[in-house]
Amino acid sequence: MDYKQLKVKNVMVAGHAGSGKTSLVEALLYASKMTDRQGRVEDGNTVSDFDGEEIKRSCSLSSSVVPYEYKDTKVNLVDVPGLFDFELGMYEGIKACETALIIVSAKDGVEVGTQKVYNLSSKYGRSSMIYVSKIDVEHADFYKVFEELKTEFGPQICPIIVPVAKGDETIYINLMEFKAYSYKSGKAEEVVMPATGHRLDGLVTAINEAVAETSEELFEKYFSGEQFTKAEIISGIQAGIKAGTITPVVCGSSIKMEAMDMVMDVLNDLTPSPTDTEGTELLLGSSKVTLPFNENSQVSALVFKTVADPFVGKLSFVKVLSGNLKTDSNVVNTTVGIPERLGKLLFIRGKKQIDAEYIKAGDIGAVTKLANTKTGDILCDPQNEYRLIENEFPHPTMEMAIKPKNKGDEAKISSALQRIMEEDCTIKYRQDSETSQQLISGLGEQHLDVTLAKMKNKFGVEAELSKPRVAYRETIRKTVKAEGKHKKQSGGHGQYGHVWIEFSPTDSEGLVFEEKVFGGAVPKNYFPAVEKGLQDAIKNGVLAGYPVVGLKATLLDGSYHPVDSSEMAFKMAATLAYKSGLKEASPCLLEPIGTLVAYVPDMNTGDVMGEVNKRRGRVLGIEPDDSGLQKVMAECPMSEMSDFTTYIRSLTAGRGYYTLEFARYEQLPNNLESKVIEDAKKFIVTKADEE
Ligand SMILES: Nc1nc2c(ncn2[C@@H]2O[C@H](COP(=O)(O)OP(=O)(O)OP(=O)(O)O)[C@@H](O)[C@H]2O)c(=O)[nH]1
Ligand SMILES: [Mg+2]
Repeated sequence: MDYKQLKVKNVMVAGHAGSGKTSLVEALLYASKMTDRQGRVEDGNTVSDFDGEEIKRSCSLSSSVVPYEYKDTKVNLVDVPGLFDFELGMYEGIKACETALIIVSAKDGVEVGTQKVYNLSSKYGRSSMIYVSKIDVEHADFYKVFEELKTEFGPQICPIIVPVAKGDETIYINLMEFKAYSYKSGKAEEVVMPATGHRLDGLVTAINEAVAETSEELFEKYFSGEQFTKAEIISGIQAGIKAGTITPVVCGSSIKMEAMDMVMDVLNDLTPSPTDTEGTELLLGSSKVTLPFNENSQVSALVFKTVADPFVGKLSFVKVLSGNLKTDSNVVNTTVGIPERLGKLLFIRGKKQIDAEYIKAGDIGAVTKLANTKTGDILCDPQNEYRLIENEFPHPTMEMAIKPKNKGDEAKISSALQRIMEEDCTIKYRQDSETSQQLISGLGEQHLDVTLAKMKNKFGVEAELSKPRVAYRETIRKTVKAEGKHKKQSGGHGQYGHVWIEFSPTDSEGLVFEEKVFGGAVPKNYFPAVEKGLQDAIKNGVLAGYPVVGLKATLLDGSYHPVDSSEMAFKMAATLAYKSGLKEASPCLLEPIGTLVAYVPDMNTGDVMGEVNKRRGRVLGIEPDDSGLQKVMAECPMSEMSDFTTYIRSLTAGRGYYTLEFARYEQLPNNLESKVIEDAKKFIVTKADEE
């Protein structure tokens, strides 16, 4: 069918890890004849999981755009990963799609990933539909899962396609047309409605009640005992899905290609097209506007995903919000306020790129070589500078130190990560000048692992991760007087500097320097040199080489030589006084303490409190959070928290998350000091070897 005539639907395929998303996408491609063979995730030959790492790990790691055409409709499936470490995909998909197709395995039922997608789709006001997958596997129990769905998501759960086991085979009943089908190698054959006792009655009632809820007129008709017509059922369900008050439930077996035709019909007939919605909520200047998906208005497009491909260069995935995007479209990037020259326009199916003449309002495609544009940016006609209201993505919580396997590759690491961050904004990179470490943070261990693999495979740099160094501090607890004498007078121009300095504890972060020199014992012009010497010295404490804080130095006395004294000599003298003085001033280590806010289900609050105590933290309080989770507020030593992401993820099966912000420094318990000092010494030695 001519592209101009095609209706468009954008459907995010999401759900718990391993629930069968990619397999369904593969089956729909095959059923719609977009492909001539059906790949399998285990065989590493699916259209959607095309990346080497995805094939190696047999799971999706990033979102894939996979369109198919069926009857008069082009359906853009956006297959997103289920693993929580790769949640970026879901946040990309939800911005590009009107419908969330939530995959729930008939064997495993409602899982954390199911709830997360459902919550996100409600938050974004998207329509939702549920596909119960794996009807063919052993211990699959559609009706148990259906009850779970009703319990979890309420009366809006509306059965459309349900299975009935008949011997070895499964009969699929389409409750809208009230017909039954069996499948032989993917081909549907209408069969006699199987006897199911009262089960079907209950399901038909569920549909009628869901439809009745969609309008007063239908409500009255239903509760006056009249039957709905097929047209009323379809329009009622359409209205309910669009309004988010009905979530249709279909099912099938993707591997055995059962019920795929009916799934495609439901997607075509019941889910909304972009033009069925109000449009996209955006900012125009400071006011919120809703931009309808109108082909005849000026062009605007949202970049919802970016791929930094070493071969084709940067690929920006766009959802056209209005007008038609053409290669000669005159657009400006409203985030950076710079005009952008559009490179090639493409339709993407997995890794396949198909040239596109233009991309119409509501449709998804890609543009090459957009120099200044990143995910979340809007490209539009300069007359209407639209911007996204919110560009939400999950925040990285797990930080690790990263260093090259091969000496001298430090620069390669940061340039590879710059490229990777273009496509993955849930990866953060920074250099810590204090611990002189390169640090990378992500959503979890697997995420960092895959990023390392990308760096190697795509950008040719090998790196390894280690626990980041903790930014300890040192301070003193006692006031002492110390002498520093720098004297080199063995012929020729000598060096002479001599000071007495009192070192005392104080509250300030930085050095407090004062002088109480009497009678010009140390000439005024050497005071700045003494202070400079101390400013440099406090960068390395005497215990473990960490920066010193809370130190007051008072220059009390000293002596000088009219010829041999110099700023350098007094700097050295101050350093000597510092080194001997601080050792006597009862020095101690300070550790960074962070404010932890952990968001966990009620049943896990006790565990988290125990874990906080185990990690030498203090629980400050617990209170309910709007999200329905409990907020556990605590203070914890940052040194104990590097693997907290993994801990909270496994404790709460992925429901929980946390924030950790630096709060202040506190004295490190004595019994832990020697280990920190030892590690610091080892680090200094390794560093010296590396230089
Ligand atoms: N028997 C059977 N197995 C299925 C079906 N659908 C998926 N599977 C299997 O379930 C496993 C996971 O399938 P995927 O399609 O990769 O699941 P996914 O939801 O994309 O997983 P992630 O990308 O990791 O989130 C694979 O081994 C599939 O072969 C089905 O309908 N029947
Ligand atoms: Mg997948």
